[in-house]
Amino acid sequence: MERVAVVGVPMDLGAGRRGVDMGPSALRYARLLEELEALGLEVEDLGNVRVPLAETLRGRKGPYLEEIRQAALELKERLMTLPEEVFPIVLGGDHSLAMGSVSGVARGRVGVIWVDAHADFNTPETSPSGNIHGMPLAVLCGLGHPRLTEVFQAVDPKDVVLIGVRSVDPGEARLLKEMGVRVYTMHEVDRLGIAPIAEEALSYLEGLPLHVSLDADVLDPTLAPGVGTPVPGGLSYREAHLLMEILALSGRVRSLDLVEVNPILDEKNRTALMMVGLALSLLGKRIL
Ligand code: 4U7
Ligand code: MN
Ligand code: MN
Ligand code: MN
Repeated sequence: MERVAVVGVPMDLGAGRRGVDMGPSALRYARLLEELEALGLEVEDLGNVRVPLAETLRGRKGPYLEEIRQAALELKERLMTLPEEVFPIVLGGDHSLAMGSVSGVARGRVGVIWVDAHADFNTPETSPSGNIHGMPLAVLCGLGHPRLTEVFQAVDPKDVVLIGVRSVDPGEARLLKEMGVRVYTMHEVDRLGIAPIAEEALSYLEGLPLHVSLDADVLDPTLAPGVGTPVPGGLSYREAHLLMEILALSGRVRSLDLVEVNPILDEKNRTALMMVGLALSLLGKRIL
């Protein structure tokens, strides 16, 4: 039986607004564990990584670099202790946690499929907001604050594929080009269709074990209103599921992040329910 380990990271220190710290609870309330078990998987909840509450840091101004570093490092170390056959699902929390998840699952080369409305490829120099959840992919590729890159650099930019992007800052666009990151924006999704993009991403990352980092804001905001940085024109219900289904059929995905769910901004937990549905498509088998 396939084994899954769930770890929560109740962190919103990297985001511009409060609330994604409640994401792990919302995803658990949306019956993630029960539904995975119903698929026949053996599921263990490892609980949450410790993250300081924003209120306890009052008086301090962001970007909370050291606190985020520490929480992501704890996640990294937790994931490194897991046996290789266990499939980790990390519940966010803001996307800065992915510095810890990707570096924690990387045992040698890993291919990263970053599914997001944003590129998360800012550095402190290019970021218009200073928010660290807009920087984790750059850090993983070795760009950004040395306190972060020294512990989290873990991937070759050529082993990264971005899908669903529709909001990129000028400085990060330049960096993405320079580093040779493969990007499928919503323009390409509209023109080519999500299925050929998924197949192309799989052959581009041929031979590598894969990590999927799924930001709820890649979905169209009409389907996923519970996000802090919504951008119109996102993936439809079927585009998102078909992407997960094609990745599942490859049999190569080894780990998953479900991030940026903000229950304060959500309606009846539907964003968390969407994300749980997508996780099931990624871990499930064909229905017929
Ligand atoms: B998320 C932004 F300026 N690019 O850096 C920034 F538009 O993890 C948004 O994808 C980042 O949700 C969004 O602050 C980070 C902004
Ligand atoms: Mn993101
Ligand atoms: Mn995003
Ligand atoms: Mn966001």
